[in-house]
Amino acid sequence: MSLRSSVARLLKQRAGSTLRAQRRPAHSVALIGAPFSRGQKKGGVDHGPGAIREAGLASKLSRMGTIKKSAKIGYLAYVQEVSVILKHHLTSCQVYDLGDLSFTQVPNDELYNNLVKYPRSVGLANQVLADTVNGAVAAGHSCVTIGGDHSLALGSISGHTRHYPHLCVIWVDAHADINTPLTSLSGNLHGQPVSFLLRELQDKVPQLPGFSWLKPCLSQSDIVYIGLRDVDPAEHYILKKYGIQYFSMRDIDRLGIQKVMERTFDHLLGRGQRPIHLSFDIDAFDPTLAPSTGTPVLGGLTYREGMYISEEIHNTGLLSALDLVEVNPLLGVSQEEVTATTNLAVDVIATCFGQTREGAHIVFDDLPTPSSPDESDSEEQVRI
Ligand SMILES: [Mn+2]
Repeated sequence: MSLRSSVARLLKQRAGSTLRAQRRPAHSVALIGAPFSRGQKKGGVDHGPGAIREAGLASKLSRMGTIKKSAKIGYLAYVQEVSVILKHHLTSCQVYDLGDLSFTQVPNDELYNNLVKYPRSVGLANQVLADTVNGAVAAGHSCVTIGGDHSLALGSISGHTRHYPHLCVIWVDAHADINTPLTSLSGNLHGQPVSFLLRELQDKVPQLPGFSWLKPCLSQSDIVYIGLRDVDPAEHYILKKYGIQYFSMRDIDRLGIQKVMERTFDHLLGRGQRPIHLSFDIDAFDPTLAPSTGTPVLGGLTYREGMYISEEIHNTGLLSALDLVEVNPLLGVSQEEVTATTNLAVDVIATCFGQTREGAHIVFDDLPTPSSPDESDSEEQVRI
């Protein structure tokens, strides 16, 4: 199915129309694969969406599906259905998988300023992604973009802000990705997306070929970083000069992840609720947990810290779009490493949409009573 027709189909579907919320308002998730790798130089990150799908993302999100206690099924069948859902610790979540975007190769995509790589390819891919994310969010879905490299946040955040101009961003990453094209040492655009998005930096960012569609859409107070531990000197200067809130791994050591999340929400939501865009780079995790990624850095998030961040973001009820980027299945030294990384990515996404470690509490409409007609479905009296 072409992207255009799947987006058209998506737009026709009314988000959550068939859902019964068990715990929170019904939500539906639009899944977009963005197999894009030109924001950095290692091959394989374009296989990220495929690997994460293979790890069972869509089924994990939707398997719990909808619980309907229809007149046709007896209480036993209902309890069985609920137990399947509880086993996966998820609340109801309808998934619309839009498949993978296909990106046009831009010929003669020469370096900008003798350094910045593939500006036209990155610009065009993100223009397509921005339109797709905007369409999905406008149709009422939460939008999950699976990368691909982190230059994709240019498109996903731009498209998201087109519908929710007042949104805020939580950027979970080992790196700040806030170099400008003029401060970048590598020329890789996956290390620069935030500089293009921030209004305060616009007089420092040159116009790149392929980027004319892109407008800065965030202010310095709209973003919080979590997990930083490999920040270039120019990036550190930018973070300090513009007063951007960040929690490095050292801050997490000092405060604990619970305080870090409290302060993140105070900073972003203290003056009122607004949609959250979570941009999650898998390299925020320690390389022992997420080895299959292009720029691993020692001393990253533990599994528990990553899950806590995701749970807390889910608990706000404000998550509107999520990027999960930089999973590179060609970089594992063994299949186990690749599987560990893709499973971790799936856990982050599922947790952001309601998977819990303590188990889900399903709200029953009513408990069976001796006079309930459901109980008479079964010959045997069942005590629950
Ligand atoms: Mn990143």
